[in-house]
Amino acid sequence: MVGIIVAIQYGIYSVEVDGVIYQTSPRGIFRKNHKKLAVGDRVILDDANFIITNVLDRTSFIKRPCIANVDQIIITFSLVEPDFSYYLACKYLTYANSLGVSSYIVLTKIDRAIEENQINEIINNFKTIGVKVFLVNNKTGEGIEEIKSLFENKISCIMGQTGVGKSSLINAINPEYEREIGEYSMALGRGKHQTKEVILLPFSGGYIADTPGFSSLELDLRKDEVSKCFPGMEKASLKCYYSNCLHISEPKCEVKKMVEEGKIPSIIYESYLQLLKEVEENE
Ligand SMILES: Nc1nc2c(ncn2[C@@H]2O[C@H](COP(=O)(O)OP(=O)(O)O)[C@@H](O)[C@H]2O)c(=O)[nH]1
Ligand SMILES: [Mg+2]
Ligand SMILES: [Zn+2]
Repeated sequence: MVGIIVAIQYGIYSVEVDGVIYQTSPRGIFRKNHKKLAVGDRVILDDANFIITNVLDRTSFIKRPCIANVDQIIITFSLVEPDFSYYLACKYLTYANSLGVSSYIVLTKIDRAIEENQINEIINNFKTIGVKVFLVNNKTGEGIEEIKSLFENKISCIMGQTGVGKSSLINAINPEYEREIGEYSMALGRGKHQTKEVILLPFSGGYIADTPGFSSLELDLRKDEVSKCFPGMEKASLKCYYSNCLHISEPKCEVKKMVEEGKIPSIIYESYLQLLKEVEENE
């Protein structure tokens, strides 16, 4: 039978088949071939002894957090604690683009907006480059109904910094998940399910992955890759005169033209320059 790995803990592989979860282990051959299975992998289970005998081809793979077959990345950001950052949002979007996985931004803590215009500005700047922003208040449930439909029949990976409200979002979608919610900048307590590893939660015909937050996202990309994967520049970069254009001061640069025409907001372009600089320093 075919199932999906929903968790890997202490060498035990939890595989879901038609709503039933089996505690399984992979056949020795996987160890021999150095083939590492990941949460999200679709696998063949031996009916008799619940051993994973084979793995199906992946449609996508994310190294960090380690998860296979993701259909979409839900990039979660809060308005405050931690503060919203265009630069980081663009970095996550670049990451998703480089993996060939579609992505959305979910903005949390909208109840804590400092000024009225702050939210509209974020929405409009991202709308200009074709990125959708959803708004939620995890405390009241505002905006939750609208995003529930995003998850239908898909494997969705919720990514974002610690404290932005990923676990709160999952609990707001379905309180039965009982994900542990941590206070921002406070040590996590015990009791509920802390997010230390990736776990897939079944929802609406698909799965939602809760992932541990990480303080820094390593892109593993070269400058020329960033210049092609950066949000809003994917198509334009194909029209630049030089195929390796970095959109800085090269002639006949389509991206710079779009910036001048306001089709790429300057705050997004500044984030691009910042990311390019960071990648250059790491090279
Ligand atoms: N005011 C407000 N607080 C929120 C919201 N979402 C999360 N929080 C708070 O933010 C903190 C971190 O939430 P948590 O879900 O643990 O974040 P995670 O680290 O991304 O999983 C907790 O104190 C939550 O109560 C929201 O929409 N509004
Ligand atoms: Mg969490
Ligand atoms: Zn260019």
